[in-house]
Formats: sequence, structure tokens, C-alpha cells
Amino acid sequence: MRGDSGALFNARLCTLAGDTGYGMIECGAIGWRDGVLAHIGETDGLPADLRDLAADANGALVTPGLIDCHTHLVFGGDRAGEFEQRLAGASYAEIARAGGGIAATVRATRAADEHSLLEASLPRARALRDEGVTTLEIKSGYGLAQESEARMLRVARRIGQTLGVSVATTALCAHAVPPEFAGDADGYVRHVCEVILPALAAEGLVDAVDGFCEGIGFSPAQIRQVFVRARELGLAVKLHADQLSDLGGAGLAAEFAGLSADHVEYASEEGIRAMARARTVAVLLPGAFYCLRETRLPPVAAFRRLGVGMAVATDLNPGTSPLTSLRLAMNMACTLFGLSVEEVVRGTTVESARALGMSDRGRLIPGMRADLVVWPVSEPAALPYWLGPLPPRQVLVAGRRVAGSAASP
Ligand code: DI6
Ligand code: FE
Repeated sequence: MRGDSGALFNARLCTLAGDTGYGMIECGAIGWRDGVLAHIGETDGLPADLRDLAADANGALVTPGLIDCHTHLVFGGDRAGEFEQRLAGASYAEIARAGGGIAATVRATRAADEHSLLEASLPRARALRDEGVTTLEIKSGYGLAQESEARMLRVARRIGQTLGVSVATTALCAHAVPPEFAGDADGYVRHVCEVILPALAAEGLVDAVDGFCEGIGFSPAQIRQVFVRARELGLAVKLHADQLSDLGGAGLAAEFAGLSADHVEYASEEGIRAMARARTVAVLLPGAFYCLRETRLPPVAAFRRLGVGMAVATDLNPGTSPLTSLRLAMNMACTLFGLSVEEVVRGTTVESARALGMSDRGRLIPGMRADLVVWPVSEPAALPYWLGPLPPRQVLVAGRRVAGSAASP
């Protein structure tokens, strides 16, 4: 492979080209020019210039680059101590009341300058990239003030530049009420709408806007104000919806043509119907379900029946999902939520691209970005099957190698 043009032959191509299935091409060839896929199919069909560059994939599985569409991986400190407290019987709510929980991470994140926040966050993003993640979303939400939220999102952008992956940034200012607004959630929401969001957007730091719609977060009426402001600013929305209770979050996200409604364990039939109509993706986050020892399963059968696309993501965060492996999230979605291998593969490619509003990636078809992974295995089931490392032979972003155990495939 040379520059950002190249080709592989003798590959098992998992193209995901159709609406269902793997779109598998056995013994196929894939070629890209200037970072964009130019040929997928028969080896004989490779254009001459790409044939000269082609390397033997030795029958390896090739998939689109994986997309982790929901993370909070930029934060200061960690909450390992709270894990130990919870094991000793303390609840998430008790810890929060004692000043821990999200507030603890807000303190640690505010105290970290941009450099140390980047240094703390890079290894988490690198872990994702090195197992095949070529696009990841990163939320703010541990600053809860203009400068600290901006710092988080600047660090998110720098992670993309440093690691050579695509980063989509999401402003999650409505994550928790900061100490300056204690007891005045409405006042904080006004401040988010009037000051923080416009400032972050003006700095070009926001690709989408998110909120935490929950009894312990913000009410649907408060989230609605944030979404109205997002719409005025021309920004797409998504929502932490119906994770611990049904507040109608799924329907609210759909009403604003949300890209995704995330968690959604408690989503109602009505909410799911609204998501289907709006083509809002259900982002399933089994890491948080597992860590919180939840028992209410997301309504997977209803999503299937009504044709709501399902994505799978890590929710990587210090409180409820310290999970740095998207493949382990895939495994958990199979084992805990009953998804099929095909669903988790599509859920971390095709559907997670949709959950980020990205139409140029997630499948191997000509014209899409050459984001792809060459795996040391031959079948898709191996991706969610292995619980430990499965280092890709190559990870390419726009045709450029960013990680991999092999110098060439
Ligand atoms: N939902 C969650 O489960 C996390 N954030 C959110 O909106 C919790 C984040 C944390 O505890 O730090
Ligand atoms: Fe989350």
C-alpha cells in the first residue's frame, strides 16, 4: 500500500452493501484511490493502477472500520473507588448525594488543563482505535461551564488529529446541574441555551447536541428547550433516553428528528413507533446495563418488528461504563440483549454511521471513505466471540494505515 491509494486481493470482504446480511464477497479485491473506495469485487476487475499496488490478504476478513457512536471518553480522574464502594453496598444515588458520581468527575475534569486532559484521554481512544475503531463520537458533559465544556471538546478534536481517526463531537451540557446552579436546574438550562451552546457552536466545536433525560437528569420540558436552541443553531440532536425510567425520551428525540435515542431500555411502544417514523436509531449500550446490574432489557423485538435500526456503542465513561472495547460491547449486546452477530456487526458500522449522521462510511461500497479493518480471522462471528484482544492486522482511515499488528496485510 502506498500513500492513501492501495488495494488488497484474496480477501473475505464483509461489505454490508445491502439492507440486510453481510454482503460477503469471497476471495474478493478492494481498491481505493485518494482515500476513497474505488473498487470492490472480483480481483480481475481491479483497475491497472491499483493492481500494481495490491497486497495479498491471505483470506483475511475485511470489514468497514468500526464506529463507536456514543462515548464520554474525555474526562479527568477515574471512579475506581466508587466501584469498590458499590461492591460494599453503597448505591449510585447515595454516592452521588455524598458528592461523588458525576460531580466528582466534573471536579477532576475542571481541574485538568487541556494538556493533561488530552494525556489522560488518549490511551482510552487509542485502545478503541487499535481494535478497529476508525470513527468515534466524544461527548462533553463533565465541564458544565462554557470554558470547561469547550476544553473537553477541543481535546476531543485533538484526539482525532493525534490518532488519525475521525471524531464526532457532541455537546452534552445538559448532563447534570453544576454546583454554581445547585437547586436551579431551570436556570442552568437557560444558561446552556443562551450562553454555552451558542459559544461552543461559534467555536466550531459541536457536531450534535445531547441531553440526559431522566429523573436524576433533566425533564423532557428542559430537554425540549435545549433541542429548540440546537435547531435554531442548525445542530442535530440525540438523547440519553428512557435508560432508567420511561419519561417519553424516545418520542422526544424522534419529534426533533433526532439522529439517535440512546440506552432506551424503558422506551414505550409509542416512542418506538415515533422513532421508526423519524428513522431515529436506537443506540444500545450494554456496558452501562452490565455495570449498573440493570435487569430491564431494551425492547429489541419491538425495534426489529417496527424497523428501528439498532447501533451498539461502548458508552465509555468513568461512572457507569468504564469499557474501552467496542468488540466487548458487541459481545455483551449478543449475550445480554440477544442480538445476532449480523446485528452487532451492522450496529457498529452501518447503523452507528447513521446514528452520527454520516453517510460516507459504514459500508464497503465504491465512493465511500476507505475506512477498513483487516482482521486476523475469517468470519464475522469471531469479532464478538473473543473476549480478549483480537488485534487487527491493519486499520485504515481514508486509506491510511493508523494501526495494526502487520506492516502489510
Ligand atoms: N448516563 C449515564 O449512565 C452516564 N451519563 C449519562 O448520561 C453516567 C455518567 C457518570 O456517572 O459519570
Ligand atoms: Fe452515555
